[in-house]
Amino acid sequence: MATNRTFTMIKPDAVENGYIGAILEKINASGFKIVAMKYTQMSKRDAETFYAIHSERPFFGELVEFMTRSTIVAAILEKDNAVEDFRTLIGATNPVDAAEGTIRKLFATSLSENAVHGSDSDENAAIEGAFHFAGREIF
Ligand code: IDP
Ligand code: MG
Repeated sequence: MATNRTFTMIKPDAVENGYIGAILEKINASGFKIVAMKYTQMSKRDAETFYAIHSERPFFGELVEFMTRSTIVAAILEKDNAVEDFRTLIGATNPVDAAEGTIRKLFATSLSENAVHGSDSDENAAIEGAFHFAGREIF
């Protein structure tokens, strides 16, 4: 079932580089409504669970290390066609390949430290949102 929500994180590199405000501005300007948001830090266990689908990939250890090294902003966003439109807004995984004007093109550091997360399906958006937020934190 298609939903109109997606899940995002502003990753440690973007927080460290001072891009929280600029990224939220892009998100707002692109028509997404914030229905849940928190400033937090993932534990190693959190990151291993969140990224379990990548556990066999060679970069898994690096990914967990990166995502836990400092704080993130986690949010649930609402818009028609949210998952697909947000993936378009953030651009390709590797900022070198990301289209001009996308969040990753503008703010990412590298393939591994690529500024933002965006859910890849409605099903994963629901799972990832529920991982970070209790029902009473979602509006
Ligand atoms: P996505 O974030 O664009 O959906 P995924 O393939 O789901 O990309 O990978 C999850 C995250 O893992 C990426 O956003 C990036 O931070 C990291 N990552 C992906 N591929 C590599 C790699 O080849 N080397 C290091 N890190 C990677
Ligand atoms: Mg992904």
